[in-house]
Amino acid sequence: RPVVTRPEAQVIDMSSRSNTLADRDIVPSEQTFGFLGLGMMGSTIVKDLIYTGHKVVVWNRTIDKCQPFAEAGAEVKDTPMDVVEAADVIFCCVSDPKGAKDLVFGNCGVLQLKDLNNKAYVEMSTIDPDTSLDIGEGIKQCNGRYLEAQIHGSRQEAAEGMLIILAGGDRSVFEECHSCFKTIAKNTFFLGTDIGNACKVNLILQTILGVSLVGLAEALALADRFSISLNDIIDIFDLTSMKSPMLLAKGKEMAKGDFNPQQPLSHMQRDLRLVLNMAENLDQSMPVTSITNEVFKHTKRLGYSEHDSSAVFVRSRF
Ligand code: NA7
Repeated sequence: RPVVTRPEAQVIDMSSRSNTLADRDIVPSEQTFGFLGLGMMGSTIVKDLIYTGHKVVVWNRTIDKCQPFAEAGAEVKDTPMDVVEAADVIFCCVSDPKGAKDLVFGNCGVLQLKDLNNKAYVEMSTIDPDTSLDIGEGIKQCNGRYLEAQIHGSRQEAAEGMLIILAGGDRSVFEECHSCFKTIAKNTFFLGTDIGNACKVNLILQTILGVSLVGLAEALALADRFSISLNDIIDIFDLTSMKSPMLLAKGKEMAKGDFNPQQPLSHMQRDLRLVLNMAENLDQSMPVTSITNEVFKHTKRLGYSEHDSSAVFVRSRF
């Protein structure tokens, strides 16, 4: 069993700006935007929203993470409910479906307000369609409007304002978020008014990613057993029609053993679990995804949850 060190905690540099923002001609909406969840994704997004002139109110479970945002001009609140009271549009960006539901239905959660008075709630946490339907239903029953806006991309892509937004639900909320989405994403898709579609599309994309990563890791591990240089393999791969920016980047990380979390392994495994649950409900057979999930689960057990998903290479080398 390898000795595993935790990746260094990443700190948001409030002074650095995404290079792409200057070209985007962003006119910030005059609405007040609430933000629940200042993890790596949430804090990167909020930083850019503040930079592009949006009025932002924030909350995070670990309150210390709010401090740099208070200094940068955001208002900090004590509970999710307080954020909802102060904002017109509220974004949520936390780890998983359970966290997303806790913030809506839990103690001091969004629905404690009872009447949302037509405010908009935007779910950015990666969740499954059923969770999105539950949250959407709860918000609508309290006179709110709901949009699922799943974010596809790594933490690096978030820092560069190059995410892809997959949205579904209330079209008016989608329009109201225009200047925010333009700030953080290179493309934004509205996938219809049916809640759940955007979650499905996001998880389908994650399936492609997860399965590809395990294939890449196994192939590189085999090269390693033959003592063939991994950098040579990657250079040759770069010249083939199979190459993709993502696989090249992940291959280089595997060759270097640098698993700085751009997309944490625990998030990848969470997504595969959500995919398999969806497939189970449809009796859809997904044998390769099932094995991929097992590989990620095992890598988690080896201590690589908080590393990048490319750390799946470590397990393939056994
Ligand atoms: P991180 O950096 O792991 O941050 C996770 C965030 O979620 C962080 O703010 C956590 O608060 C928060 N969290 C997790 N569980 C809960 C519960 N139960 N209640 C309240 N807050 C919670 O993840 P990322 O920022 O990279 O990703 C966030 C989402 O974006 C994720 O779904 C990705 O797939 C897309 P903490 O700071 O630990 O108190």
